[in-house]
Amino acid sequence: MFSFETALARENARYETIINRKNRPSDFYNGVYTRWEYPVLTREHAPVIWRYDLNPETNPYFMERLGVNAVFNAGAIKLNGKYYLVARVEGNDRKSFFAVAESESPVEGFRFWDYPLQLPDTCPEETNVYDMRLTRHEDGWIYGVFCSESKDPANPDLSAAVAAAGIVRTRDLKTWERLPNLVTRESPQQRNVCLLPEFVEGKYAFFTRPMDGFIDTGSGGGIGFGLCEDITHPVIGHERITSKRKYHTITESKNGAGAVPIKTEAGWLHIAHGVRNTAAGLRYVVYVFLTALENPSQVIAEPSGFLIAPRWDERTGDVSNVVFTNGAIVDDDGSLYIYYASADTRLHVASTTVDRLVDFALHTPTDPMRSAACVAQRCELVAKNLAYLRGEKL
Ligand code: M1P
Repeated sequence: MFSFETALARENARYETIINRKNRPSDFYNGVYTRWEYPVLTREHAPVIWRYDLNPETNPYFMERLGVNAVFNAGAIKLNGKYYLVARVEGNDRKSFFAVAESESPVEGFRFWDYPLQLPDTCPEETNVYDMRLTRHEDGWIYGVFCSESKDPANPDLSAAVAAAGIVRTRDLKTWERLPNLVTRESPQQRNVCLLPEFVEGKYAFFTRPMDGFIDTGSGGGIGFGLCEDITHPVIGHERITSKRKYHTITESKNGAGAVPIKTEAGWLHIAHGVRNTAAGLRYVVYVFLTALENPSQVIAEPSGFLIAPRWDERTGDVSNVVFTNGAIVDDDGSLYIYYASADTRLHVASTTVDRLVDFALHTPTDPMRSAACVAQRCELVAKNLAYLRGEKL
């Protein structure tokens, strides 16, 4: 016989089991990073109080009243010794919102705060918000830059939408101030915008993603870069392209900034995403490049191929064949945690160090862009290895 109390106790126990589950490195190896076995956030991490009405009088069947479909694409930051993820939580109704999950550990134990974030609702046409990048800026604020999506009023197509970059700021992740959306004079739409932690030429420096349409970047040539004088009235005039989209590479269809760039001695380290088209639809991977410290828009190292591609059960979910990142944390000892989502469904962590990823960026050969050149590049490696194994001097 159905018992409200039993069902509630079972859900509470299931929730505590998932939150308290110990994570461990998986047996994946490539020398660049460690993939951790269990996702750090999933729909099962959504608290019971977000989903159920706990009053038996108003919910006698103990039904989920407001289901959560997916938890993914999180901004990340370490504050006062704790690890925080500002995740994209998508309800069964397809609308996303942001919620803060906190842990003492970078790889497990993330627990959402009781309430999701209620950002100031200053934009009445905004239908959906997602993918916040968190920047601890040298001006003292923590900025959240996210996608603010609205129905395109000029296009009768029901799916026609407009993407813009919304901006909020906080000092404690609790109280948030909303600033006007970013205006980019040269680009009708924007997604995957993120703010550099430092001023460039005394201005706020944004990595942008110029787009003609909501899905297709059209004439947008890659990840852009632009400066803005006043973040409280944010306008970018000219955007110059940094990491370009290229034919027959992982960025052919589009690319976009990922985690907020990390300052290293070798340059700004970018962990971004690239998209190619296939017969099975778009395939999203995570890739790396470096830009110059003195000119963050200038690419100085571009290792070929991807850093992370969807593997095993990461490949399936609501939007299959996708890995995507918008958050990473550098720890005091140089450890680097990359939070990446798979299939727009769940959030994973990969760990490495800043030194290791810089080595990957600087010493992985660049893409020679043609099969003949790629096989020559590989044969050169084989020849060097065989000579080394024979003990020959190089
Ligand atoms: O569905 C995959 C990703 O699609 C978008 O990224 P992009 O703008 O590069 O196509 C984003 O909406 C992202 O949230 C999503 O994970």
